[in-house]
Amino acid sequence: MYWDGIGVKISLQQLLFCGAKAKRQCRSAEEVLPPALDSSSEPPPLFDGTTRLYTNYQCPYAQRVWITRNYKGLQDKIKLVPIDLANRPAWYKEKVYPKNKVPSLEHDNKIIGESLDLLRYLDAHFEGPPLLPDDPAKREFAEELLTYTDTFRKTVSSAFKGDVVKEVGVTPFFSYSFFCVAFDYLESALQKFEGPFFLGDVSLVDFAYIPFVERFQLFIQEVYKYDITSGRPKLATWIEELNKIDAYTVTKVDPE
Ligand SMILES: N[C@@H](CCC(=O)N[C@@H](CS)C(=O)NCC(=O)O)C(=O)O
Repeated sequence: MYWDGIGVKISLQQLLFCGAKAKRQCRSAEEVLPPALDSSSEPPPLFDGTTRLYTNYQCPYAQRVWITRNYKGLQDKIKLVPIDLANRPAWYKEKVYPKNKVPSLEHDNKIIGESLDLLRYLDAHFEGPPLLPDDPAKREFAEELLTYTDTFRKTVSSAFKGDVVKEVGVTPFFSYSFFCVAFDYLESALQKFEGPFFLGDVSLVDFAYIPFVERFQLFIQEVYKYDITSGRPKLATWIEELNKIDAYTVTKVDPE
């Protein structure tokens, strides 16, 4: 268990996946977000030609795909179908996605899963601004960075394991080096091309990382009193620039 700094004990898992439910309900001025379907909900009319993104508003993997869908302007083409993961409808596993996870996409009479595959799929199969450049060097770097996302997540998460904050005000530096390895990697990756984003211009790579960086930043600041952007000017600018993009801000765990 970890201390959240406001008098409530929460686990990292809760922070990563279940933050700010109430705020989420009324997030987007342009798009009314549908309520989550649970075990008492009927399934949508499956495979009727509608493209559906099965999602969860607190899930960082689903958030990647949600941002991409918004950025490409696909709000009318891809319907959000949020799933209550704590009380999942049986039909989701039985009729939609046997892995029983989110995100998944219903498109062209098939179901596709895995968030990183879905980012590429949306970019390749739908209109809207392309989110992977043609330049081979950038393309190669995109692959490297996309492959590293899971290592990044695991490296930062491993810093929290076995480290318990017992009292507010205690700032453990036990796992500091783990943070540094992961965030220094991002800082140096952001130096490779000119521009505030990983490939210069905004791309799928930015959308793949930001849901995790957003959550880690909040958690590390609260618990470890450590600002991940301190001494990392590129990372600071990257976060600032992403926060100017509505497609992202409407999906944020904590909009403030
Ligand atoms: N590798 C998957 C991970 C997806 C994932 O773990 N989603 C979580 C929610 S954040 C989930 O559906 N968990 C339900 C479960 O594991 O039963 C992806 O990238 O899409």
